[in-house]
Amino acid sequence: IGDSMRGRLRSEDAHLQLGGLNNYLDKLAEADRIIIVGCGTSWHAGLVAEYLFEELARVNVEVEYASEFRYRNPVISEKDIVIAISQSGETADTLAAIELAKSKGATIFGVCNVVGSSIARATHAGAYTHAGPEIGVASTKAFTAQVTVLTLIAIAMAKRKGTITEETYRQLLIELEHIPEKVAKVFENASKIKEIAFIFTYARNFIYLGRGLNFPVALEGALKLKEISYIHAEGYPAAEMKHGPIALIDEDMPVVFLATRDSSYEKIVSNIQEVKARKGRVIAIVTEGDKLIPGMVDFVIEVPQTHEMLTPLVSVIPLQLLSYYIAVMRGRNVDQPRNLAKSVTV
Ligand code: F1P
Repeated sequence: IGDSMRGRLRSEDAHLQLGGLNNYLDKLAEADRIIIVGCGTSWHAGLVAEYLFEELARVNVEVEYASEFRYRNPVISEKDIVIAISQSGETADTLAAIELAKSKGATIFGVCNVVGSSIARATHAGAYTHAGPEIGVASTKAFTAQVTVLTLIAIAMAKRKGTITEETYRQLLIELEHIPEKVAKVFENASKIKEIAFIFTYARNFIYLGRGLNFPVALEGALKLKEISYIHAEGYPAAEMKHGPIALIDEDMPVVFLATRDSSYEKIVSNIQEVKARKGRVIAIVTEGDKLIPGMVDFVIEVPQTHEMLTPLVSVIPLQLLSYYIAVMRGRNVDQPRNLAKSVTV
């Protein structure tokens, strides 16, 4: 989260800090349905937004891979609002999805990083993430910046709709201000994450599991590992494990659990037990001070406690670091992974 984002969060009036979207907050709050489109990491940020928009603003949300949406014949009309998310603002699939939705009369909002990019220009209005240039191909700070902007949109909508109390509104904004220092605290655990990376440098597969807001984080953790280390990794909702992936668990399978203290905690604990019973090697991302999970798993990485709705902003950081260290130890070029382009323009 860059300085400009920090400045943005300093204001109590989150709804005044959303750039071009400020003029459209009524329209957003009145929407019956919001369709979110994006690719890769941006799609994962969209999935986080689905939880936030539904939970806080009680609006119907659909999240679509732009790369599929553009080739379907989706039912969409002038009543719909589409939010397109893109770091580069140049992703061809996302641009095509926007054009399709526009041709059916929908209103298109953008959450982009690159000012004046093609996607920013194709939308009716939007909010920039201002995360600064992503030097590497794989999105990292772009993800946290996208989630931050989407959180502000959720809070602004919820305030207008009266779906959150004044107290929750204030709590969320105050806690958002503390996120940068909490992210910095995760970096204090970097040497521990590096040790874990060393142990798993030559793993052939990884599974990432999370529930609720930590489910998209599990997907993002798996994507980061794939992109920069070329290790096969899959993210799943932890509750989905019993419907198939559990067959993969044995003593050679590292399983990363997003197990922060939130409303899913008890259920995640029983998912961990299921994996340990099958001898899986568990790395758990836990909230600082957790007394139970460290006694059950092979490795723990602590993250600071935050408001449940803001969890992804903190819990994704150790996963990005784990991927980074594993990739470096495998001798990969983390800034320019093979086969990947910063902007996928075809
Ligand atoms: C989407 C994306 C990135 C990924 C890689 C390829 O880009 O899938 O998430 O890390 O760079 O492109 P964007 O639309 O967010 O720029």
